[in-house]
Amino acid sequence: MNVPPEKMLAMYRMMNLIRRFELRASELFRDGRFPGWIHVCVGQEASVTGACFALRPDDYICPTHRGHGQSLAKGIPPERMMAELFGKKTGTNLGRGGSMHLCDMEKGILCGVAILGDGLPMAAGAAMSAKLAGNGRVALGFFGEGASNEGIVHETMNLAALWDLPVVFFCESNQYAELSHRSAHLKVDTVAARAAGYGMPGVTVDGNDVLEVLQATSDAVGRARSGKGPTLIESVTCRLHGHYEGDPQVYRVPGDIDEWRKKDPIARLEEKLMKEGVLDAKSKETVIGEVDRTIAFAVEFAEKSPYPAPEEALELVYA
Ligand SMILES: Cc1ncc(C[n+]2csc(CCOP(=O)(O)OP(=O)(O)O)c2C)c(N)n1
Repeated sequence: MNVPPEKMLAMYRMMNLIRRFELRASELFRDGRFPGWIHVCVGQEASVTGACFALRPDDYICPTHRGHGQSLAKGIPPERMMAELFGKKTGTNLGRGGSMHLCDMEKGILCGVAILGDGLPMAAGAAMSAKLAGNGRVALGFFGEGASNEGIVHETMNLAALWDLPVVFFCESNQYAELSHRSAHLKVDTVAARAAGYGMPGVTVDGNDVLEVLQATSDAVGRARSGKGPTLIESVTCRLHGHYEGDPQVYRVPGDIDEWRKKDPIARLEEKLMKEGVLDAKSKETVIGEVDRTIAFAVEFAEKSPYPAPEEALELVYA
């Protein structure tokens, strides 16, 4: 795929932003600086970046419980997301949603859903609205290989294919579902193989190669936008942290982290950009410095922001 150097650099910056945001969020969480629970996506930066960089700003995504990287790649302001993790009023969900329910309608980020698979009917619904409105928008629903076994996933894929909805089903196959390796719950070798059962194309890509992910997602988005219906993409990657921060990970296949670190998505893109003269030591330092300042600002913004007032607790409650 012929990707202009500016776009490759923007993806490189985004992948570094995601990695460094997640590592900082992990530290802050372990220090007890914000409440709740977080699931980070360290190792999956190419998957989420390649997927979202294939979309238009007015397209939709439906994030999962592991949605920080998905949302950053779609343009959520880092400081508003950090404030949301802190439960502050300046957060994207006014401090009411937290890590697993990130939402930013201006950026087309429909609310993250922690109930496995339930983001996909939302994505299909958004796609249906786009189809009826004729506005050319596409919706991309993220899910994991664990969620792929949920009934709602099959129902949604069947109907979306039948109705040729402009939706992309994007599976981040990160090897583990909570404490189970994929071999413990999947008989098929690839989740993408299931696409044939619904009458849509299914592709498996190297989820640690951002350009391969970008190419596959661009193809799927192009199909969707031209009225040809959905595609199932399986992006094979690995989460390098636990299911949640603090997870002792006793279930891991021995040595797998070392093996996957050799395929680190950021290092791979960096090597390519250096080889092609798009990046050098100096410009790398500039990118990293800028990313670190963005994150430092996000943390400061979150810390200085107020909590919602107790008397606001029942505002925006509809049921
Ligand atoms: C319907 C439902 N069942 C079980 C859970 C508990 N649960 C939360 S995350 C998770 C594993 C998810 O694995 P996967 O879909 O592969 O996503 P990943 O965490 O790897 O990103 C489970 C079983 C849930 N949230 N929703």
